[in-house]
Amino acid sequence: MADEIRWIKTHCGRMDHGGCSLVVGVKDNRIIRVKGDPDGYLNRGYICPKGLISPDRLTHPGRLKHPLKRKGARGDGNWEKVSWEEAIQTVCENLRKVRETHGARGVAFCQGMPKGMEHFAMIRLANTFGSPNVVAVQDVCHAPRELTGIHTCGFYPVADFHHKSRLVMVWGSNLTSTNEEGEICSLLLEQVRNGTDLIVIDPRRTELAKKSRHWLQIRPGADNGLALAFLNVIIEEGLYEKDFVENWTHGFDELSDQVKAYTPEKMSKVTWVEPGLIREAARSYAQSRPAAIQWGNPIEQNIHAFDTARALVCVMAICGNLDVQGGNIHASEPKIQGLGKFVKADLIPLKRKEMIHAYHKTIPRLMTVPPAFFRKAVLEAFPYPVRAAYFHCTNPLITYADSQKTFEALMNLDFFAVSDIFMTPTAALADMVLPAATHFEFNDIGHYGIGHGCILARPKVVDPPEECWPDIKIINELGRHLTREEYWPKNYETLLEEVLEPSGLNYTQFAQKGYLKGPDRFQKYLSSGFRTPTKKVELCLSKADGLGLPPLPRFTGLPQENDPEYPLVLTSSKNAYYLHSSYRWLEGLRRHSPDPVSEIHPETAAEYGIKEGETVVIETKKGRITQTARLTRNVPPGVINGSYGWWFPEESPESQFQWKRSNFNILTSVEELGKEFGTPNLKGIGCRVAKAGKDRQYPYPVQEDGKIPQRKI
Ligand SMILES: Nc1nc2c(c(=O)[nH]1)N[C@H]1C(S)=C(S)[C@@H](COP(=O)(O)OP(=O)(O)OC[C@H]3O[C@@H](n4cnc5c(=O)[nH]c(N)nc54)[C@H](O)[C@@H]3O)O[C@H]1N2
Ligand SMILES: Nc1nc2c(c(=O)[nH]1)N[C@H]1C(S)=C(S)[C@@H](COP(=O)(O)OP(=O)(O)OC[C@H]3O[C@@H](n4cnc5c(=O)[nH]c(N)nc54)[C@H](O)[C@@H]3O)O[C@H]1N2
Ligand code: SF4
Ligand SMILES: [Mo]
Repeated sequence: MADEIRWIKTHCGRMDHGGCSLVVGVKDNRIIRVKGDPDGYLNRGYICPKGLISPDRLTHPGRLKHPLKRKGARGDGNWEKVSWEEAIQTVCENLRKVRETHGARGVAFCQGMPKGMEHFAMIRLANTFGSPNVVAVQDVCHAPRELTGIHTCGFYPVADFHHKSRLVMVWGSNLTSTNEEGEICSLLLEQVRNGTDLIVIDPRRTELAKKSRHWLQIRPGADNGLALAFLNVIIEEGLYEKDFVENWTHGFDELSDQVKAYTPEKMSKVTWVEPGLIREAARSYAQSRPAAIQWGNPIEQNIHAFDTARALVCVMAICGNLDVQGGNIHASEPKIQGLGKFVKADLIPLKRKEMIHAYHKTIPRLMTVPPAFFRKAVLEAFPYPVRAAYFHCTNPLITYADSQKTFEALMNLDFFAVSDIFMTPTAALADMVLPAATHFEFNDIGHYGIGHGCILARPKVVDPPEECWPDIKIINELGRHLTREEYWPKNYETLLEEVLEPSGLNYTQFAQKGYLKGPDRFQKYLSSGFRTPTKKVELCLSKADGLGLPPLPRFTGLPQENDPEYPLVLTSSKNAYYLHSSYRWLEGLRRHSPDPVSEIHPETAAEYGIKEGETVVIETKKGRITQTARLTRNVPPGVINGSYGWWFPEESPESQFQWKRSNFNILTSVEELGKEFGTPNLKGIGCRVAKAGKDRQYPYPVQEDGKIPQRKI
């Protein structure tokens, strides 16, 4: 007899960081409807187009459903279906072989955007295996914000949307499309409807820019200069919170001296923002307390990430907006297992010295290897050889800067395995491809370990198809084979119970509650000071020399100086319908965004003879790709806003789905990196653009490299 519809509450996951509570209708082990949950802690009923379509991932005919082992040359597209037993054995044999010849550090464990508990299970696997090398994309995603916060004020300051702010400064964050980690746009929009003012710093006229009191249309890559100009105005005009500065900051005089040079007039030349507007915006922020800064990726996607994030934490601090209700807060965690214990950090005491990036003298406390340094270890054996890798939840051929280098590194490895839900350009090159179960198909916990003070229940609503396994189960199996069995439970779900144990709840009880949050506690510094060496916010870092960091935020030029050969400025923003490189294979999303589009101002387009909808070639010093021109006044003249994350699932796996044609990271380089986080320039890059025509061969020969005979999977 067919089932009735059952309505189950869970949280969205793996379509972004995943914060929305959902009500899911299930019938016959199939999801028939998804709705936003009006009681959702972060979303209050909101759901985005990705969330609505998310069940289509599960039933897509192209989904990986069996472990596949490579036959023939790497990338041939020639696979053999194997059992899970053989798959696990093959992965283990190859990782062991490298461990025997190069030591455990010769194996890297790689993840992209953390999607759920699998990220922490992977760190535990690396630690128990003995490798200090977990590679992640944190160089361009959150580490600059988090660690700069930790070094400056002892915590990662996140915008508090749960309490009223008089003003929110949205700095390089496109929240209505991206719904950042821990911050769903519905809470902010509700505040705006209730009178909260907005300042938006974005080269594009975003939805939030349209609602803002001040929109600063910044030159891409110039955030550092603008943040310092804000400090200049706030200090010169005496708009800072004097009591807080006097009692709770260290190095205010040094900071004041440092920012004297960064007048709005001077910084206007690099930021393209009128001095008067910089002044007005800085005054509005400083005079509207409490105010929160919602900061986004552009702050940390160029070589000056550290200085930019430093300047912004100083702005928050001197205006008295740190750790206050409606400001940028240190969220208290609920009573759950601490991260260090869960990942068994104590098993690898030498990690801080031995991880690849320690040899590049990155910022202390950066615990994941920046992709640029991982590839150097593979290709140049510096600081030591890395010969095997295990990847899950990531598509580095598209998402790491300098895709050509990623291709070379992947081809150079002795062995690599990829777990994914769909064949991707990266998986197409692997030695072993593992079929992952995904969101809705297993019990998971969201928002663990990301500093927003809550965890979200993501109970399973349907069974996974055929042979798909949750990553956390795959990792658990690998752990049981490769490391001591006592580190891994018999049933992987026990790992979830471990996280919850201190709360006194089991997973079923947690799922019934929906989420756990820490208590709302503000101004904790009043009793115990800030967690820095001086117990104050370190506007000037007291231990800068020992940390190998500049003591004060500086402006040392644009990430790339103007180059007449590449006169336009290239940036990108995330697509509301996709997650990075994911889900272009879902009809329901692709319909809304069928092609990679580059936004160009009509005047710039006219200068280059480009018309709406034409194929254009975008070229940087590093490479060239083609995208489709969209003419819009939402970007300033001289700027190209390219699409990022593109490959073509409709093309053959043997061409790795034409990963070179429109992939933004063909244009980015890792030759120059920010010292602290190993961050490359992803935004604010010199480029030129031309119509793709007969004189400029299309498609470009660059696509022909590595062409491999066609074969169906
Ligand atoms: N040029 C440029 N580069 C960037 C950025 C940028 O703005 N510009 N942004 C950077 C940022 S912020 C980040 S976080 C990274 C993201 O980099 P990645 O994390 O590598 O990007 P995704 O597309 O999210 O890769 C996810 C892969 O996981 C698969 N997947 C989905 N669900 C599951 C699952 O449950 N299990 C498994 N095993 N796989 C699954 C998807 O099919 C997809 O292939 O990219 C960075 N790179
Ligand atoms: N739909 C969707 N949602 C996502 C993701 C996704 O891929 N798609 N990715 C998830 C991940 S991992 C992350 S880290 C977050 C990131 O989310 P965001 O931080 O919002 O990331 P972006 O879209 O890269 O950039 C945000 C805004 O910065 C603007 N911008 C571009 N260059 C510059 C610049 O140089 N300076 C300034 N000030 N602004 C600039 C862009 O126009 C854009 O509006 O989103 C998450 N959510
Ligand atoms: S905003 Fe994110 S969490 Fe919410 S429905 Fe969309 S993809 Fe899911
Ligand atoms: Mo990210």
